[in-house]
Amino acid sequence: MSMKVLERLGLDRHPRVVTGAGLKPGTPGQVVVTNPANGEAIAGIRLDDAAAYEKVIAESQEAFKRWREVPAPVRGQVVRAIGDEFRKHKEALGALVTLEVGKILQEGLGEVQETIDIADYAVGLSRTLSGPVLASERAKHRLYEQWLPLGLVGVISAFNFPNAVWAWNSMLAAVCGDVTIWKPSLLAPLTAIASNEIAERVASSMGHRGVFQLIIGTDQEVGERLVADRRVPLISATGSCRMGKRVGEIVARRLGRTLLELGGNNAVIVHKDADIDLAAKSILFAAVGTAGQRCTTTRRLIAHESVVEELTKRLVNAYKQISIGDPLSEKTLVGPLITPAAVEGYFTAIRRAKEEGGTVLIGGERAAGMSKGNYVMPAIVRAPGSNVLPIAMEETFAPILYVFSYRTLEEALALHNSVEQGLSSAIFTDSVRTSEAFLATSGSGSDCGLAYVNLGTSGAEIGGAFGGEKDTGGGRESGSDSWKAYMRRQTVAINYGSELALAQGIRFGE
Ligand code: UN1
Repeated sequence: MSMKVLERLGLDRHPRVVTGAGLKPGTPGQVVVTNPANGEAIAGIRLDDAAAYEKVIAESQEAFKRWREVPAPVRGQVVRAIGDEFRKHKEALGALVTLEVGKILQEGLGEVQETIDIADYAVGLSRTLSGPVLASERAKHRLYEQWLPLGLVGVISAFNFPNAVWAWNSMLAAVCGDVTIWKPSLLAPLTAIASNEIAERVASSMGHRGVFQLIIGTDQEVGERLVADRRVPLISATGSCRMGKRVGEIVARRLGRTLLELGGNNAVIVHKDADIDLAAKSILFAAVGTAGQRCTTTRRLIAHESVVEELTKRLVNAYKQISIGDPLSEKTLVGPLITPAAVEGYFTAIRRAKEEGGTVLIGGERAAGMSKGNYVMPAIVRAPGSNVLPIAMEETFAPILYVFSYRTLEEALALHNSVEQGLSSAIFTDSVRTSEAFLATSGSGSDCGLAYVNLGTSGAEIGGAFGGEKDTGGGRESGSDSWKAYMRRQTVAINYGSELALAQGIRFGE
């Protein structure tokens, strides 16, 4: 099965991919990709070293010099062709995502669709990149802002969105005139090789070689080098808060720019007047989808005391029906976790939750009947009466939903905002007053970058800016004006008269 998926994308014949008899785990300079659904080795990938890194940088610099001269709408046409190529390969690439990281096929396909969508978005953007013309205080002067290509953009991506998050960055960066250097997670290098090759192949065939670069290596060998490299003005990193803090520190030391999209500890508030049916369905997808391995996964449910019992009962029932298993099978809703270490993380969190007084209502064990693969049963944990459950303050990348109850909306908001992360948030209510309190223009409601009403915390559309506050890192990717992160702003003043006119009315030597 796995060979077929690789064949469809030409990965079986790829020079840096080792399969079959040649695949020997433990070979130095190689990483082995393991299928999380059954623990079998899929392929070995040759890793890049420092010399390969230098080559990529040199090629990127050359490519940038050429690419920035291409008019943005023409760059958009290249991105349009790339999007079309992703359309052709959607099925194969979706299956590869599923094979490599274990998300169910529907979600693998959805992820590639997200790439297609952002490519479309970037095409439109390529004709609308613009800055304001401002009123000058001086006669015969023009004042405006223009946006210029930034240069080399380092993209560090996580395993859980091995295709789309790169696309959010690289498609925008491409129309902005930048060259992307992608350092994917070592848990998902196959998707990265296939995706990058699609982009690079299309761009090269249109005469633009080197705009999409890939570097696959360890943090020590290439990650640290990339982050510290002054030749790379922007580092866009997705991953844990711990990783992001380190990246942020190193890049700040060289006064470079970062775009950080880090952990979330997202909550859904369900108010007393909510549509419980809608809430239950939405929370189910947001809590167990992608086996709880999205940065936007719902990890905390904060329900009004009048609805908490009913809602939890419905969720527990729904959890009982979830089919867990082979992510390639159409029946499956929950696939495996990425690694055995992630399974350990799940068990550690469950143990701590119990020690801290939480009650496990469902889950807390391996998925029944699955002897191979990293399968766990999604869990719901009820917080103790005190509502204090320290483990729920942390992001555990696994399907565990902690349930809290509240009496007043103020209490709910305080609990909601009490975590260190600030990515995604949601409220279920049919009352305008309640939803507006959550979205208050004073900022006293949700403290997150994403705030939803009557929908779950995951599954953002690409058109909005995506990212979050506090330990989530503050970056914004994808839609809206996120493109500005990939360009440098230049304020221009032109004197088209023949008089020297100084700003602030200063007279000098007259
Ligand atoms: C992530 O988990 O890093 O909103 C990104 C969502 C997806 C993106 C998640 N569109 O859930």
